[in-house]
Amino acid sequence: MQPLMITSAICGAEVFRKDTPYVPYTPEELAAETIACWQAGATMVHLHMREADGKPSQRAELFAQTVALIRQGGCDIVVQFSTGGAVGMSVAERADALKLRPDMATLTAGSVNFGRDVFLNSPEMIDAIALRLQEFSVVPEIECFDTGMVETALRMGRAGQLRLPAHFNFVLGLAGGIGGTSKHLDFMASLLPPDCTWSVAGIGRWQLPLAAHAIAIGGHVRVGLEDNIYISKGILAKGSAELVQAVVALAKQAGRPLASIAEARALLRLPSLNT
Ligand code: KMH
Ligand code: ZN
Repeated sequence: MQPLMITSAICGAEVFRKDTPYVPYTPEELAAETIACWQAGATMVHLHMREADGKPSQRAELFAQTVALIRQGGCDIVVQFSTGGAVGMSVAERADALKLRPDMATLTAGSVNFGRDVFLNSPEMIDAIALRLQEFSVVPEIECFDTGMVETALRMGRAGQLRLPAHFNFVLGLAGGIGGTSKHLDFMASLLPPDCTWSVAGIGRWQLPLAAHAIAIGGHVRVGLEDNIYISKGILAKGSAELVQAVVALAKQAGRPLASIAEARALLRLPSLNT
């Protein structure tokens, strides 16, 4: 089995201080939380930005400041930018920061009802973000909120719009997307060609049970406040690092070794880091 890669999704676009006081907003807070997650065992950080008042943002200046602070902290974690941003943002806004050439960035392979909103990713929007990823040689992580999105990505691979094998992230348990049981995860994983890698991001109460299942069947794991703010029923996690620590404990229990950053970069088909 591959060593375990853990992604920390530290703020997202939908969690605010009214929900948890532990969500980071500023580049300084985002970098500090990233470093804490890395110290806890995370190999990748999934980044969204916020304006100082917490408003979701995709501003390239904020991404650049955050990455600079992460690297200044001696942290070599794999940096992944969101191109999903927040519901309602344009493609131009969502994909602008790709010009900074992060290690990776997300590509959502379809539209999904997102709670009471719609996270719109029309074929034209997906194609445009895929093109921009190629333009800046940014390796995608393909986000799938339902099974049809896997099919779309595989079709794009056959058409040469995406390089396969690739790394996928299955988001399970969102109201509007695929359910959050281990059965749902088994089915999603069964759709991938064997040389692709995948992680699971369980939403809310699904997060840690799905992490345990992914660890058992050879997948990888994403945790963090973007997807779930609780460490146990009714108890807020004091940051995403606490959720990373919980996954590390699950991996230890299961006898699954953690990936080093070099191992993660090799599994994700990334060049070695030049800092
Ligand atoms: N905030 C969601 C609407 C991504 O980061 O690529 C989209 C999202 C996916 O979080
Ligand atoms: Zn995200």
